[in-house]
Amino acid sequence: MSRSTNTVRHCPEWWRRAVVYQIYPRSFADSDGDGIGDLPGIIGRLDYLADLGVDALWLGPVHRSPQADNGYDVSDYQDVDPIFGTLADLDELVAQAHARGLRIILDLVVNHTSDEHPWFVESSAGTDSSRRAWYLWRPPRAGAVGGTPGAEPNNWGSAFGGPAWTFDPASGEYYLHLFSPKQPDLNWANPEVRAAVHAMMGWWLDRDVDGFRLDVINHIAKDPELPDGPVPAGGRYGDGRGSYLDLPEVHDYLRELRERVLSARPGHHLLIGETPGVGVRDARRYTDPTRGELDLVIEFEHAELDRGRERWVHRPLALPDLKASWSRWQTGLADVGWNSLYLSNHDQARLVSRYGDAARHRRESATALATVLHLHRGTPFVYQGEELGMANFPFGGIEDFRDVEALTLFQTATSAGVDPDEVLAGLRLLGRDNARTPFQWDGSEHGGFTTGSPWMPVNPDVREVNAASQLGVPGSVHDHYRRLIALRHTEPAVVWGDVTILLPDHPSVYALVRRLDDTELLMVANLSSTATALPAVPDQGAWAEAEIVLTNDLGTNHRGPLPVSLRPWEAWVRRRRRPRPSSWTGTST
Ligand code: TEU
Repeated sequence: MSRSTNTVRHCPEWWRRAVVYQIYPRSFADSDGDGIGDLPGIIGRLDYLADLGVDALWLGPVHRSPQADNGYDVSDYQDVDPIFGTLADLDELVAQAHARGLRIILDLVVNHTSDEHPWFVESSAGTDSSRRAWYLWRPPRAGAVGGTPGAEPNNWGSAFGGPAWTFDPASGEYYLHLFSPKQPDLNWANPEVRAAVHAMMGWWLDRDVDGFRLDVINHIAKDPELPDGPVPAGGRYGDGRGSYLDLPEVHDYLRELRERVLSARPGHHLLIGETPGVGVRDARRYTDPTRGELDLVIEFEHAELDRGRERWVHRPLALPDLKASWSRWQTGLADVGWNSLYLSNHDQARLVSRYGDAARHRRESATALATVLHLHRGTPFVYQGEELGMANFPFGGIEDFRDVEALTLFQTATSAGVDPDEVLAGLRLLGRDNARTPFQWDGSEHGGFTTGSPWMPVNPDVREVNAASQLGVPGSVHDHYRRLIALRHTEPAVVWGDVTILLPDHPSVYALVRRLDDTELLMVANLSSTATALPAVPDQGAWAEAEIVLTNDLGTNHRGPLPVSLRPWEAWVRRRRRPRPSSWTGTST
């Protein structure tokens, strides 16, 4: 095993100043021509990532897995899936990343395992298996015959569609899976399960990884009664969230985990919690440093604003809703706790297609949206390809989709009578596969991703949208991300400053002020494809002489009075020093 001296890890709270880059290993870089991205491929691109200026890499799951949900179904936590390489490759990646000052955060999926994990195979052996209580097995509903419609132990639906229970005819019982039947939920109430997870995590930390992104970690505790949930109007299944979301035991399990796994080791390893459905109150608890649970959360509120209750239903984002949501989170975690900042990841469509204008203003909208996001308080996440303005894929029929969520949703919705075209329209815009097409390194046929045949087709826009054509090009999306990341590293007000979101009701202008000591930043962006008047902002006149520290406007330089009108997707950040209050003694730093 290779070792490296990762002294930066000892710097307290490094993640609060950091920008995290998310790699989806299948789709990043393929080194061996099998059409699937792999670890040596990532190693070959580390210089690109270091040059972008990010601090840490979140690596999507590379553990051994049948790949029913692209690795979010683990069959061996202590090995690397052969499609991605070997454990030695991972050690090499960690060492090479550390040599460039990049930390490695592993994705860890421990709410559930694969149904092919030896733990589940053993658990399924019979009701008297020594591992039976490692998962959530229940008999059929009283009086019902197992395996018949409606005999499930409760009425919950799974996240991907269909029931949350699968029947095992051999034992006559059902097992719970909040996701696909290939992803049975572990029983965290069982101390043996927790001890096994702790041991496995310690094993990884001893291989020098810098932390974990814990998948759906706020789902791990379940009310043992597993009662029926309320059925939403027009819905088919009950909503079980009241029995598995943010239960008090999750906090206990996380404290125990930090105590047993992380506290025993030197340095600060990062725990990022993916927490779908979490509210501000629980997020504060999870990330209050004095409680010793998570360091930051990935919350979902803003990512749900343009969706209907059914996952394929799109409704256009109303900008005031986004401001209200982010405002609530910024205020709610201002004194205690920490949030992540993201607009895209492997579960979300491409931001430039979803919120921007990929057809007419790709560069401008990608950079404007990034500017807005990165000027908030929290740790920004950049999802691979976002820094190039990569867009959604032009999907045709359902046969073009690969994702278990898309396929299950399509199947369950259409068999319940929903018009297939309606489901397809939603999946084309919001489906997760959009984020999973190969990274566009250059303008060649397969985008420089592979010399073979890629597991998903490369977006046909690859000739115009690729890294080679943007690197070092002033004003490119890539260049703008580099400058945004650098701004966070050089301007403490971006990291620590308090946040005031202005113009809460304006439908297209996003504006905010950051303040730290005597530094004040004003960020203004027109998030629309039409020229828009800029309403007055507080201290309007004082901003006239402010320095422009970042702009996506290649044409005119607006130094001087604030512009009266903003061009489509125009975005900039100005900085000024506030006059010292008369009581200032000169001791502040
Ligand atoms: O995602 C959790 C989650 O909430 C997603 O199901 C999300 O709601 C959905 O994808 C939005 O369309 C995590 C992983 O990030 C995801 O890739 C996995 O499929 C899921 O957990 C199960 O492990």
